Amino acid sequence: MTKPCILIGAPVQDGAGRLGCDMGPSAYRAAGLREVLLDLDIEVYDRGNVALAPLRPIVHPNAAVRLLAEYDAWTRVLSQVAFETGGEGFPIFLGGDHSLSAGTISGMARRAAHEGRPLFVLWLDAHPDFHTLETTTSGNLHGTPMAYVTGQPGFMPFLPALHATTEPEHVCMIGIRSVDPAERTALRAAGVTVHDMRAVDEEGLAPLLRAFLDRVAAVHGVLHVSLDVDFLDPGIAPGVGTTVPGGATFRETHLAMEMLHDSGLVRSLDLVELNPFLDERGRTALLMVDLAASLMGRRIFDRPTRSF
Ligand code: 6HN
Ligand code: MN
Ligand code: MN
Ligand code: MN
Repeated sequence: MTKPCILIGAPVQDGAGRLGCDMGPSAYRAAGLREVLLDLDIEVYDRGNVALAPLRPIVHPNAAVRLLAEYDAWTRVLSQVAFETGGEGFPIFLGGDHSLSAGTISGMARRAAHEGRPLFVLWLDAHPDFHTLETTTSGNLHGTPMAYVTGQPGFMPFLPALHATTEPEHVCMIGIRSVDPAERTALRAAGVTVHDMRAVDEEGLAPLLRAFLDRVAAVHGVLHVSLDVDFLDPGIAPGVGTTVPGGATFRETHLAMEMLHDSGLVRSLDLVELNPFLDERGRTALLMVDLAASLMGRRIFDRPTRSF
């Protein structure tokens, strides 16, 4: 029996370079996320949108860094919401830009630690988002959440202290095709598993994902999935501010979702970086909802016919 799904709107746009991600939660609702889950006989609770916590003044020596006080406040509130809802059901975080994962993953790490189980993260993205506050040159903090949750240096005392970090060895990134030099160095040093698009092309997504799922299952781990719209090829998912050519196809991504469902290991999901202002008649929102349905158990055979 599937746990109840808890929808949490996270209208975060302070981490992105372009405005519009704050409309993401509304777009997922308009695209019928609740309804597709109900069709799967899953109980659904929509908690509405999380509100930003009060801001504390924070200044960082790297002058490029933008909106750090907002990042801090979102991280605090989302970490708490993730910890709580992760104990009640299956939270789906409706982004919002990717900086929100600093909160959701740190909260889910605390939840997993509370249950004495290791947290693993599957990161589906064109980018590793592995900058620290020192190395970011764009200053857009959606480029940093993975470095924060894996305890890379320099985030303290600017962001909340982590009660439980995610071990870098427990992170698997797939779809990567845009990496900044400082990220490359840090990823190698930290020991994160990175399958770039060449690996997907050459070896196929299924064996790469299966190997990771086997590792999670072997130690009775729990899995958080973070799906960035730009993991997908921009030809099928234009509604994102950071498109990179050569992304995952429709079937590759559905297959990943179907395998994740069958594994029974996934506890929580981020849907991030949707920018409805850049979308075309809601097609990216509809695709993301469709992918969430696959992750929650819809079989390809049962998929309703719909043209995109
Ligand atoms: N995302 N590495 C670039 C930067 O600005 O740091 C891009 C970050 C993209 C973030 O896709 O969530
Ligand atoms: Mn991202
Ligand atoms: Mn990205
Ligand atoms: Mn371990």
